[in-house]
Amino acid sequence: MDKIALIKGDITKMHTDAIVNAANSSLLGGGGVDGAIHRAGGKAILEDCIKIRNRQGGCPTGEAVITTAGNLPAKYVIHTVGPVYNGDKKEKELLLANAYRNSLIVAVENSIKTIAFPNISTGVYHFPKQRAAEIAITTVKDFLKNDAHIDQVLFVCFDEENYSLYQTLL
Ligand code: AR6
Repeated sequence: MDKIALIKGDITKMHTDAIVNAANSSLLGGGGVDGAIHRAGGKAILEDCIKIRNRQGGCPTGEAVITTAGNLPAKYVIHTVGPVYNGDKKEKELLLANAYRNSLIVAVENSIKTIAFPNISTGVYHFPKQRAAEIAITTVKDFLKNDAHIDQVLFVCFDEENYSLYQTLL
């Protein structure tokens, strides 16, 4: 099994231990992949998100939290918050890397072996897709170099543009 794999499709269909959600700091859901995950997973996911909100007041940009996956085939959803691409671009790049890295750290803490990522921040948060793909791949590869827990990371691309960028970079 390759440590990194690329798939074109819908992340809600993945049978990995965890799927990652490109959430917002409120953890209360939204559109895009976030909307798709909450719709397909059912209310158990939102209930867990609300518990986390009550405990720590949401999720800051670049951080990650974990909930049940409800009715999804995955066991867990790791909710991370990518940066909105405006203002200081260098800072946004670091925050996007943090989102990937912190999701992997939460995965290891929860004995997750297989994890699927969407293309965080490349939808309504408008991060340039090429740069986002480079950051995602570099951050994941660097993490896996020093980790013996994760068996496989899937990059799940929903749109053709991201899929072809990842094909080239991987
Ligand atoms: N499976 C995999 N990827 C998907 C799916 C899906 N079912 N649906 C969309 N994508 P976005 P962001 C891809 O906008 O930019 C939400 O409202 C899509 O093609 O979902 O991080 C949250 O609540 C794109 O490449 O997330 C936040 O408020 C990628 O997912 C905000 O959007 C990310 O697009 C987060 O914005």
